[in-house]
Amino acid sequence: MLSTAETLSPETVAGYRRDGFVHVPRVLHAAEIEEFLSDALDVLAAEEKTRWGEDGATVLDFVENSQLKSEAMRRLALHPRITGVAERLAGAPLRLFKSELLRKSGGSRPTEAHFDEFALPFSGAEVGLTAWVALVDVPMERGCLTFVPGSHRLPPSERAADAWDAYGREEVRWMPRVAVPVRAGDCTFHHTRVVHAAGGNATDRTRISVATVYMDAAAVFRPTGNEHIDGLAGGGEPVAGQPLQGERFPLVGEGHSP
Ligand code: AKG
Repeated sequence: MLSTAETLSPETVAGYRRDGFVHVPRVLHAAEIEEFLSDALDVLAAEEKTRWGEDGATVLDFVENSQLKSEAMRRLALHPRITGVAERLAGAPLRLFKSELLRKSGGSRPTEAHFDEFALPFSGAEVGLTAWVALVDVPMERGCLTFVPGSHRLPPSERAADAWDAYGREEVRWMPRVAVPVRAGDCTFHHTRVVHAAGGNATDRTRISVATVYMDAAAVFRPTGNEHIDGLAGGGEPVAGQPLQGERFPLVGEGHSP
């Protein structure tokens, strides 16, 4: 049976609110996985990629705003099963902010522990979350995500460095970590403040996944001062406090039927 907003138990929703992440198996069926994986490979071949990594050691590379790069990637970002689950977990109406099509090739390094909020130029109700959709099987050794349950409920850190060295924060350092292997077609959902990381890819198969960020439907532009991050809020010159809406940031709530 496929997972939908309707099949999520109240315990699963409560677990997400407590832990800041949840694994939802079987969100996509086999034909969808095949279609989205095939399109993802085409988009990766055709589009400019951003490399994450230093000193020649790649963590992953990704196509930014992949929801704008193909019809299928937009359909995946607005997929009714995924967005239905996202809204049920958030407990609030959401808008699409952006997708990233992620490629972690064999031999890639681990993804450093971080949380997402600081790299997202919006503010609103604290319900923002990412759906991370696996398009291939991702066991531990292929670099599945690891989460720090409850870290989204810690008070904001005083140290800016904690965003990117999240295990370096003393309170986080001693908290349990949970690694979540996933099958193709599964999703994990994580809160914008939860600390997460991923292993390296020690296999010879490339890890392909799509991470889509959803925000509070009433979210407004919150400049971060980083030109690249602020540019994610769309063309023109958005003004602080301006609502993020319209075609670029659609409400996801229409048509949640499976
Ligand atoms: C995210 O989706 O927020 C991530 O940090 C993804 C990291 C990864 O896929 O290794």
